Amino acid sequence: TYGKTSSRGKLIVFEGCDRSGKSTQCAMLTERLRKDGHKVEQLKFPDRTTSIGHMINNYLANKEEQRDEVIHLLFSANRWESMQKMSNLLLGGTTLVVDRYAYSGIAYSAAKGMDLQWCRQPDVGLIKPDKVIFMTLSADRASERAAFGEERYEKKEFQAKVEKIFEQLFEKSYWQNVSGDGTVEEVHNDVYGVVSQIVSSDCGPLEKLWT
Ligand code: FDM
Ligand code: MG
Repeated sequence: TYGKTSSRGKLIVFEGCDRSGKSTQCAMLTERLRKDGHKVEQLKFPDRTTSIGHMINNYLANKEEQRDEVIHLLFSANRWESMQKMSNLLLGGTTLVVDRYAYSGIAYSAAKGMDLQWCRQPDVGLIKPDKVIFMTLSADRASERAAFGEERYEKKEFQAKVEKIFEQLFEKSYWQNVSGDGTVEEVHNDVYGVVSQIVSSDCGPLEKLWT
């Protein structure tokens, strides 16, 4: 057997504000890594397909109200309900490319004025990413992109607050900022440069976030 297949898959997380290009880049990276011969699956949070995900979707679509604490815990529970599946895939050698994770959970809630440490607590113990790609986008480039939709949080002033909190969450050892200002191909090449090595390397056992 090959050394590569015996090592676990890697957890690659994309974070950033709305319209920073995360979804496009997740899809391109997944395709590229598959072409390289890796087993790769793409996931996104919130996962709107579960019962908890339906509640989150109704909240985001402004069809239902929830206390800030309640929706925060639902977003976290929506990640916890994926942990068994994710660890099975990772340990089986599949790399996961994930659109948003616990950092979005904290940034969007804390941007409402909630206590950051309180917000972090429910996600303590999730599988720790091997790499977080934080997509940045200048205000100028952001304003050139398509207008925001109708969902909750899709407001310029709120997004600026979210960006500030993301900056506080930066963890030197495994975060990498990638500018979303280039063409999709340019940004993709930067992203690929950041992850191609880690995906082929041996990262040791899965770790728990913030423990
Ligand atoms: N969001 C996303 C949160 O508020 N908390 C979370 O834990 C996560 C994962 O949900 F405004 C917000 C971020 C965004 C909205 O996300 C929906 P997508 O990526 O647009 O589906
Ligand atoms: Mg959105």
